[in-house]
Amino acid sequence: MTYQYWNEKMETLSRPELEAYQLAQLKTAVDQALRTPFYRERLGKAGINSDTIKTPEDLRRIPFTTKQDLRDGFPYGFLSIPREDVVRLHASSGTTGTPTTIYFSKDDINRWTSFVARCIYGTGCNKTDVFQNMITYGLFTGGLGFHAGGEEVGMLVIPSGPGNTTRQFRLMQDFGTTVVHATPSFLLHVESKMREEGVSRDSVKLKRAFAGAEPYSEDTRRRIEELLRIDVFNSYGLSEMNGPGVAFECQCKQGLHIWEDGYIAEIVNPDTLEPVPDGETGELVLTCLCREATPILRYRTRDLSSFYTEPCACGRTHRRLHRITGRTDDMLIINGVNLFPSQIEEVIMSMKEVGNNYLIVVEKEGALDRLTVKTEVGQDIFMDDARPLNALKEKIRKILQASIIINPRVELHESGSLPVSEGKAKRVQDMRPKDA
Ligand code: DLL
Repeated sequence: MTYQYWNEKMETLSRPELEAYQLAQLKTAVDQALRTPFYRERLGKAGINSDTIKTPEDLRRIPFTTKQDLRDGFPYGFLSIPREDVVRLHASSGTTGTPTTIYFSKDDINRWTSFVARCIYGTGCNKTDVFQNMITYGLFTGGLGFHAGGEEVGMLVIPSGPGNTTRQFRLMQDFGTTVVHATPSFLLHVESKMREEGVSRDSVKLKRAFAGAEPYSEDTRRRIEELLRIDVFNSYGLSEMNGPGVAFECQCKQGLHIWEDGYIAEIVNPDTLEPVPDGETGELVLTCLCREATPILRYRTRDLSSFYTEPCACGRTHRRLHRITGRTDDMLIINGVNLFPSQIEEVIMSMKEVGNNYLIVVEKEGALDRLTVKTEVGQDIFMDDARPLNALKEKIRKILQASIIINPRVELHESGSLPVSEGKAKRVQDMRPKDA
C-alpha cells in the first residue's frame, strides 16, 4: 500500500526529533499558560516556569488540570491573550454543570485546521472527494472542525449537519458524496433508514466514513463497514484539546495516531496518577502544544486507553492509541460488579440477529440493582412471531451473562423504535436514586 502524508516531515520525524520539538513547544506552552489567571496561581505555587522545564520528564512536575478547574475558571480564567485577538469560541454543552469554554486566535484555528486536514488526508482522501459532514455544527467542535479540515484538503464540503436522513440521501445522490462524517450511532441509524426507505446502496458512491465523538467497539465498526460497504476510520478528540483532530486512524486502521507535535499524551493510573507501563490501560492525560489563546496543561481526560508498543506500518512515528473503551466516570456498579457500557456493546453488536440500536437501563428493584438491555432486532426478524423472539432473547441473555457476569433482563424492540440522538448517543439510563 502507498501511504499519503499531509505533512510528511512532521508525521515522520524521528522520535528524538519529535521529543526535542515537544520540549521546545512545552516551554512555549508553559510561558503562555503563565499569562492566564488560573495557571499564574497554579504554576506559581508549584514553582514552575519555562526555565524549570529542562527535560521531557519535567512535564511530570506540572500539576494536573481537571474539568472542574476549567469550570471554576469560567469564563476567562484560562484566557491568555487579549480578548480582541480571540476570533472564536467553542463550548461544551454544560448539561452537567457550568459549560467549559475554549477560545481560539486566528493562528489557533489555522493550526487546528491543519491537524484535521492531516487526519483526513491520511485516510486516503483528496480534492476529488465529496465530503458530507453529518455532524452537529455550532458550539460543538465536530461540525466546524471537520468542515475547515475538509476544505483545507480541497474536498467539496457539504455542511449537511445531522438529522433528516431523507435529505441526507438526496444530497449523497445529487452530489456523489464519497466521504461522510458522523457519530457511529448516527451512521448505524443512516444504514437502517437507508434500508427502510429503500435507498439502494448502488445509488450512492460512499467509500469512507470518519466516526467518532463517542465510544464504539470494533464490532460496531465492522458492522457499519459491512452494511454500508465502506471503510470506517476512528476519530478521537475533545473540546479541551480543540475538538477533533487529536488522534486518528491512518489507512492501516490499527489504532489512532496521536499527533505528538500538537499534543503530549501520557497514560496514568487514575487512582495513583502515576504513569502506567507502556501498553497498559489507564487514563489519558493531554497537554496542548498548539494553542495560544487557551493553554491547557496535563488535562485529565477521564478517557481510558493504552499505547500500542510497536510502530505502525504506515511509517508515521507518532504513537498510536487503542480505541477508547470508556471513561473513568461512565463505569456502572451493578450490585457490586463493575461494568462499562462498552462491554455490553461488544457482545450485542457482534450478533447478526441484533439490530443497529440498543439502550442500557439500570433501576432499583427493592434493595437490588436491575440491569435491562433493550436491543432492536434485525430488520428481517418479525416481531409477531413469539417463539423465535423468545429464543433470541434467551440467547442474548446467556451470552451477555457469560461475558459481564451480571444476569440482565433483555428486551427486544422493533427495528427503528429505540430513540436516536443526532449527536452523541445516550446509551445508558441510570434510574437509580442518586443517594442510594
Ligand atoms: O467529541 C470532539 C470530536 C468531534 C471528536 C468529532 C471526534 C469527532 P467533546 O464533545 O468535548 O468533543 O467530547 C469529548 O468524547 O473525552 C471522549 O470521552 C469522547 N470521544 C470523542 N471521540 C471518541 C472516540 C468531541 N473516537 C469526549 N472514541 C472525549 C471514544 C470518544 N470516545
